[in-house]
Amino acid sequence: MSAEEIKAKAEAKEAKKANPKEVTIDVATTQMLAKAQADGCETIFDRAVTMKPCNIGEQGTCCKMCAQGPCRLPLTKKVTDSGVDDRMGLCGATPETIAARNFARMIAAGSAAHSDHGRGVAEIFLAAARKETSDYTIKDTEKLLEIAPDFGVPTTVMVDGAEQERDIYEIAEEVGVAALAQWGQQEGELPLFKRAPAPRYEIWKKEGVLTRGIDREICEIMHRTHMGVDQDFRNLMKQGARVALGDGWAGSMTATDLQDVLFGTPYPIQGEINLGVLKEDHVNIIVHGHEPLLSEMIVVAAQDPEMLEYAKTKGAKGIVLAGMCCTANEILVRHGMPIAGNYLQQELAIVTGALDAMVVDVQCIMENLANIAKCYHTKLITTNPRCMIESGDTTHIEFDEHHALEDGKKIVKTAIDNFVNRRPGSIQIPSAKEKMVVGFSWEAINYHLGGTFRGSFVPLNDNIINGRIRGVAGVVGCNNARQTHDQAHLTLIKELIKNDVIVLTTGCSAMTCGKFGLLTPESAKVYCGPGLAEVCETVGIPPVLHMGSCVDNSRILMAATQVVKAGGLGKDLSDLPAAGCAPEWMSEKAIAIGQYFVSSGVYTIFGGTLPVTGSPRFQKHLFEEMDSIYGGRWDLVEDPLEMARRMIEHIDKKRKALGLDKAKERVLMDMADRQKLDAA
Ligand code: NFS
Ligand code: SF4
Repeated sequence: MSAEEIKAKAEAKEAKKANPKEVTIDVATTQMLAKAQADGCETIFDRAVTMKPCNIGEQGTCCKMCAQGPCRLPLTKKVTDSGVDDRMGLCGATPETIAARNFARMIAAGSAAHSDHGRGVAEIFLAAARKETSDYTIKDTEKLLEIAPDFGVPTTVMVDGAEQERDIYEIAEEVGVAALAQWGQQEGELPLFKRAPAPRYEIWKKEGVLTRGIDREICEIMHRTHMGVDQDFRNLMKQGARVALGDGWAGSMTATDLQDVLFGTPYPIQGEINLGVLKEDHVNIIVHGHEPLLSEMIVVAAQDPEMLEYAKTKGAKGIVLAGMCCTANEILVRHGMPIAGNYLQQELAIVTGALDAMVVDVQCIMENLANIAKCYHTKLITTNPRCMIESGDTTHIEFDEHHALEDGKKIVKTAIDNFVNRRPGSIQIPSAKEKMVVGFSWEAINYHLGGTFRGSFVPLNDNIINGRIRGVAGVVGCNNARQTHDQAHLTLIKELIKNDVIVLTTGCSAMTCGKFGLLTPESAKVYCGPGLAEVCETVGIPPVLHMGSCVDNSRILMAATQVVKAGGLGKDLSDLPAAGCAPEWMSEKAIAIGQYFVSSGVYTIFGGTLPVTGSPRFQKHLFEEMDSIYGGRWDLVEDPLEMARRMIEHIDKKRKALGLDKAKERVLMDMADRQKLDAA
């Protein structure tokens, strides 16, 4: 190759890299991406430039269900213009069948991920209840007593005609058994559906979508979507709803509930976020993934005086344990441990050159971590038998609940031992980090708003009724390398709070909010409309409430249910002036969440793309017909300001239906007033 050719090739290669300033709005990400490129490390951002998505898959109309395919049915201009849609796969499968099958499988995979996590929690919960492990205990007995009746477990017993409290561990064991039974249950319906407002439950019953058992329904989706089975997209989506509801109101909800009992229900606590939480003179460990079971033990291990001493012998001043993705949210909301960043920052944490160990469990873990780790000194440690990584020099330290703390210590020790292998000259930690207040479980919202003596959602309802708060939005979900990192989350959420819509958030979206300063009570004055600002200031809460990880979207369902129960805002979840959005979604879990929100009566917008656009009739089913079934529907919007506009429009429509469009006077309502509103 001539010198010119080499130069041209190098230039072409350069053009194929991501522009660090354009692909994110987060300065720490920009800095580390530039460093990665300078260090010769390719990241997801670069590959998003060189590899384009398949446009047929993006439309949802590529079928790989059998070896006669893949059958690819793009919706072309020619098809649209002709007005005749006679596309079909070899077997005759229509675009509707193909898109619905793919969509249903995404729901199944997403629900399986959340629910398998929930099952793991239930198993450890049961081991703790049976005192088979000393590392986990029943910590939040109040929550246990609260949830026990929902699982059909009595909390008191009659002895000689007198009612007596039962033993906590006895209750816990029965709750553990009942909780775990939800996975293998074959008939009837799962117990937690009864938590929903009665009219919602009746809709599910009438539609026949009450989940019989978590595993059973997921298995049935795999059967129905096999070649040559269910060929009616409406019927497929009925099963999709049945699976998704089993995620939101069972798999995820059980994970949240039992984690709270084991590790404590979150209450507001301070934390810090962004790559700037790492410290050059400390051993840095990141726990990344989703389950708090192991990370809770690493929290304990990293604080162990023996470990701290050991770190000092290696020349470190201490140990920083930070989180990434939803594991981060889990340990943050309970312990205030710092968060290093959200999904698209995982590679970049290693690029700092100061990360001694990246410990992963399950979900949202990019395989490229292994390649990036090879560029630096970072030890990538897998811990779960479900998630091993073949690439790179990954170490597997399997976590076992029976010696959980021991495993935790082994992992921390591995990180400390690696501290001395840092490569001088390749370390650069961005300074960006923000303070935040997190940990708004629905119980905490209840407590915070209702005052010290008696928790209540009534003050929130009053503020919605009197119009200070226009409505409630749930903004959740991932980052997506096909979109500008964090931009849609931030733009949408700022627009919502500016219009007096209070935001409940989880997952990677919550982290965006943290990084940009929206999770502090002080931010209310700066970003909110006057009504919401006044409420936040009076109560001392941020305008955006961080409710936890993605399985904690079940907390949003429960908060919405509490709002209905507090009265004055209708009788069902679909009556509420509320809407949901996942502006930068990417994972199948997001699709499962989207469907359980929709089936729970929520208008839910997804950003970026949605694999339904290649099948107009299927799309219409999700975007329109579902509204008449569930009082909630899907939507797809690219521009975050347009997302906000549609959510607010929906909120206003619901306010009008409740007769709240006129009731602007700021009066305090009593119970009778609220009942009058309900009757209207
Ligand atoms: Ni939710 Fe969490 Fe983030 Fe998306 Fe992944 S971490 S479970 S899936 S990417 S929000
Ligand atoms: Fe093609 Fe039908 Fe096989 Fe799908 S199931 S790949 S549409 S032949």
